[in-house]
Amino acid sequence: MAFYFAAADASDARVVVIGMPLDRTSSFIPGTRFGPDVTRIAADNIESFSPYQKRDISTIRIHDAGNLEFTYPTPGSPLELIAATTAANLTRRVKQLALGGEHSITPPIVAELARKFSNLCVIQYDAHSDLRQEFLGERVSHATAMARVLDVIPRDRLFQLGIRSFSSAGEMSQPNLYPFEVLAPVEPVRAAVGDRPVYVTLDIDVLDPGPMPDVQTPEPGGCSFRDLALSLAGLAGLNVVGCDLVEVCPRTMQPSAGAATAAELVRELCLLLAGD
Ligand SMILES: [Mn+2]
Repeated sequence: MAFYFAAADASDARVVVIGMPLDRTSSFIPGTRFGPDVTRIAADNIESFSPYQKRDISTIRIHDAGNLEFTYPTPGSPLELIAATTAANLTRRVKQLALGGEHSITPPIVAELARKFSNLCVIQYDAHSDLRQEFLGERVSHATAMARVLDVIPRDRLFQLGIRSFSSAGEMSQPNLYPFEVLAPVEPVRAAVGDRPVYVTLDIDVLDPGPMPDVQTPEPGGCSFRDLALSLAGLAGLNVVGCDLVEVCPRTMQPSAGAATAAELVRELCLLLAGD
């Protein structure tokens, strides 16, 4: 099945939604590979109008490209497919919304975008800083996603919002890192990004595990859905060149409140990507 609001042909779509159900390094609760499909099912029950951005996605040409099929001749093979897919969508000038899967889908996407946009910025919503250089012996892991992003863009172009889990005290005082908050940073981040191209990576565990328990690594003390949706709405007008929604980890294939939450965030990210 496909998102009901994503009925455009690939050939004339403005936005392409594509599942990247990578679930290889999950170190706590596995299951993010089922995130895209449960989100599609839950989307059937949401409206196309966003009360946060006050716009309707039915006016936007969106294509659902299904899910990538990963094979593992080497552990890095899925990342190569993600990079090639992103490069192809860039060439076709269609804006890509990637649905994880674990957060390790983000670095190969950002690396491709950074090759095209030399001044690319990244805005990350997340409970976790993801700044470790290595986790459980691997440099490429859901827990190192932003360390790998910093391999391709400088620290002053990564903005981290809602973070409340750090591997060291030093991480907490890094520039452009906003612990706990998602609404207050909107204005300073907007001002800092300016008209530069920006990629938005949304780890759904930035939400409190109360309203969003269906994640791989629940972290108490998160924001509300309303604050997150208003924070995303506050980014409208920025030059958003790509997005992802990662770490949706359903506990069942029956749609849940958490799946509905993910589906509404797909709507919000599609609107943000479409621009004016
Ligand atoms: Mn993350």
